[in-house]
Amino acid sequence: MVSYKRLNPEDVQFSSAVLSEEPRPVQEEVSVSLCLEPSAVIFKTAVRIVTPQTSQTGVNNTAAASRREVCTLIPEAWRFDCYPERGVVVTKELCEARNCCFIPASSPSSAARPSGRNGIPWCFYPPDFPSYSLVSINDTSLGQRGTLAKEVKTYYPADILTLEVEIRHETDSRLRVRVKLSKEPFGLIVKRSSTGAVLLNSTVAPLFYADQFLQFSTSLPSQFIYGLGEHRSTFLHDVHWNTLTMWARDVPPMEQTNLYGAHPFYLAMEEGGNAHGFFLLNSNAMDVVLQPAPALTWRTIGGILDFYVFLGPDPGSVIEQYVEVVGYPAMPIYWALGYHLCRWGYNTSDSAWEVVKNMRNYGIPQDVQWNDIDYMDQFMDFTYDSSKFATLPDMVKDLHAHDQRYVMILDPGISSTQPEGTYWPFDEGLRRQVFIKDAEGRTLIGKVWPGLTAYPDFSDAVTHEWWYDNLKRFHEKVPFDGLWIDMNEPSNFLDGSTNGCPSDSLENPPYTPGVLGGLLRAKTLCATAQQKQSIHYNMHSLYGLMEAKASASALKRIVAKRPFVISRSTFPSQGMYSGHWLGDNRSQWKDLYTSIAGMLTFNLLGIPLVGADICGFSEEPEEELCVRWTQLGAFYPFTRNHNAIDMKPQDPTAFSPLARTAMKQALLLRYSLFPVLYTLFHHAHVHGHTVARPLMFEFPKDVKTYGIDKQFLWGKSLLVTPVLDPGVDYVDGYFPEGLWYDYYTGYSVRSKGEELPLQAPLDKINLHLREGSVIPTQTPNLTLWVSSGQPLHLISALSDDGSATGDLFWDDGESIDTYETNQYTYIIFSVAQNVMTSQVLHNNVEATYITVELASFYGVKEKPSRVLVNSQDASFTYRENQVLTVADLGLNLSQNFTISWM
Ligand code: MIG
Repeated sequence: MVSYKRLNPEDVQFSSAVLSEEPRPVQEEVSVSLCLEPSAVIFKTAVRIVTPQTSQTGVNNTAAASRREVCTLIPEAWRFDCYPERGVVVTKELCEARNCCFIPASSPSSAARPSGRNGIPWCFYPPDFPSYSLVSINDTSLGQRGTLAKEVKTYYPADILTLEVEIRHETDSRLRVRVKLSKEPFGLIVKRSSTGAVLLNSTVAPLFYADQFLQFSTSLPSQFIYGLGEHRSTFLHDVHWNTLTMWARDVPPMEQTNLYGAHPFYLAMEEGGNAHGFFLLNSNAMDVVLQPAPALTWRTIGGILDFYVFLGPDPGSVIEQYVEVVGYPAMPIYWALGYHLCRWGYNTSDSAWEVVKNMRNYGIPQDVQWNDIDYMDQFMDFTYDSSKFATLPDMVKDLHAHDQRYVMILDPGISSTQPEGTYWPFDEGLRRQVFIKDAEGRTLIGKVWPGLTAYPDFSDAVTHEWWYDNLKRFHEKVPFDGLWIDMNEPSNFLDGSTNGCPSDSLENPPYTPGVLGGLLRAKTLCATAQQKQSIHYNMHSLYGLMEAKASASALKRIVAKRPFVISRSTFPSQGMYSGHWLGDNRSQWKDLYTSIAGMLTFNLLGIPLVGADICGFSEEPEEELCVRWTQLGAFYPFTRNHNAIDMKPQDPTAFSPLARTAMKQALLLRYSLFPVLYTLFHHAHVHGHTVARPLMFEFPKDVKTYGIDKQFLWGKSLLVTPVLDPGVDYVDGYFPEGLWYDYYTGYSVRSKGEELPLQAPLDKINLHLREGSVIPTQTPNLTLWVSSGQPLHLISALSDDGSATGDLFWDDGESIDTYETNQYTYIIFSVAQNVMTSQVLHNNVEATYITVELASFYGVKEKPSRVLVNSQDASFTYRENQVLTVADLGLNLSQNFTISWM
């Protein structure tokens, strides 16, 4: 085995290879170099280690013998796959026909894969494989523009020989690169000037730019890579020959397969705690290949190469910069953050209503009741079953009378087989031509729950208007408050259509990424289907985004409040229009655990309103699992219990008094933390912050946090440590260095950056407050609406030097654009030198009806002799665990105040 060292910056800087005199540092944070000889880098680096002299011989010697020698010099981790096609046993002949290196993998563990997805490629690019050279380059106002050319065609059809690359330093922290036809980026190196870290180096493998095959590889500065949704995996991706395919697909989440959404964005850590991000703006089916070099390959079958590099330098800033490009997440309506109950198979509206009433009787918080497809008449959108769901309008009325809300499901498939004149959505849709057409221009017919269906084309504005009209008409019968949009990959029980699909290069591309089912049309529409903006081949993974956009804007017009939409399929920008649930999980402990990675990843992707089906969708949870899940679920930004048809009920009222009480307690805890959560969403909406946050975001210099996906934070200060295993009454949690306080008692623990065992009886979820934070909590009630007038309790967790800060965003909870139109209150809390100050920075809503009743201070080292509230003496209690409490404050939230002690 060739021993190999990581690429180091010296290896990749070729002054002779850079066309402009110097790599031009247009701004300080990065230097970008375009190289003349793309393949030189891997050749040089690979060869130099073993026989330094050979690097001088150049790349022109293509004699078979020296080719073979050169091939063996490429370390396994740096072999980039020349034969990614699945289902082909790659032979020497096939491989050499592509002018690639053929070496069956050496180690037995990696020999499992003769070709395809996982393992060391046997057939890989040699250093002199034809790629593009930079033939000219010019400065532009924002960067550079150059022309790339290639002399030899590769084996992919429609290989494009001349490209244009444009590099734009769009902001101080954002670099954009577009490679377009006929003029522009190929050998591209991006280096962080301050540390020398190589963020991007596309010279490690050839660039491909053919009509249906675009491929771009880069080295990575570390193996710590995140994002790349939607996949079921650990939060930190495995870089050991791991192919992640993107193409929206209806399938219960499992590892190694494309799922409901597509998000070609990653966040990568560098040495020393810096981070950067990369976003490929491309909606086509693609593979993203991770390999241990570490390196990454984008392999897409359409569009152009248009990508952004976000320079951070810390992980949180990378996400802010990403969200600035794709769009800030919407500010949710307050009740979006309440507890949602749902199931498939209530069977009647009365039985759903019964659960709502039981919840009230037990005093368990619930803001929203949902219905699945069983409310519909024969599963048809915009109808309800007038016998089994006869009381649906009454139930909705009753919900509203209790300040509760109603959400129902909609699927995109519109029944196409009703007698003319009996089903307005289809008749009118045909009339307005809103449906997706097949290659021959006829309405494409697939099959979903209502039987044969047509699919609205949400890329057409006409369809948005038609969707609105349908919603408006239905709202007059059933005044729903929000929408659940399912099956929008879009899902089809057939492959393609009732007529199959034509056979051409769109349906059978020269290369098909590793999509489940092996065909683009598997359980969806034909790739050749026609939409207003383009063919389905290009539009497929955008379906959920466009339906969410139509749904959110229609709802906004109908209810004149912030729209609440939850979508199964998602794409970058989705957070502007909807939240997301993680799909058809199982009632298994493993699914409880993987939900954390899913939640954190979607927070990285700018869709913070996310959660998994609490207690699991398919199968039936043991009581203990459902209790633990409700505790973790109380900390999903979006918290909904949902269950599959024919499964036993799993709402809190279905369990023993012990379990029910534990669940109620977890939900009351969530409701008491509403002011914290709402404020975090405000920061997501305005600044692109994450809500549920990985520990590494707050402690990027602590490498031990990089792989943590059993714990997470809310914002910067609340550490959640759920139990994820059966039969235990303790849990180990990692505590980054510093002082942490038990949320419930105020006892402190000082960590050196270590794992600590925590008591975790069945009715407890561990929650810790980070030193230096103030959080506003609230006396909980059965809905968030009623509780929005509930008194506040401020908890300050003091750092060693006795300081802490926190904030609160407050508005009416439901009006559109309150921040943008200045209809909100914003308050900063700070503690220093024994004085807490509440400072009202904005005061544009009437928040006087809320009072601060209680203030607790964790970590007050000595018992005070006096406490003053706005300079008046006040009574207080002090406990030996250093907790100072001042009660019965009656302070008006909209006025500044101070609490001090001496
Ligand atoms: O083909 O509407 O993910 O939450 O209960 C299944 C029935 C369709 C899939 C969703 C699930 C929902 C179910 N739906």
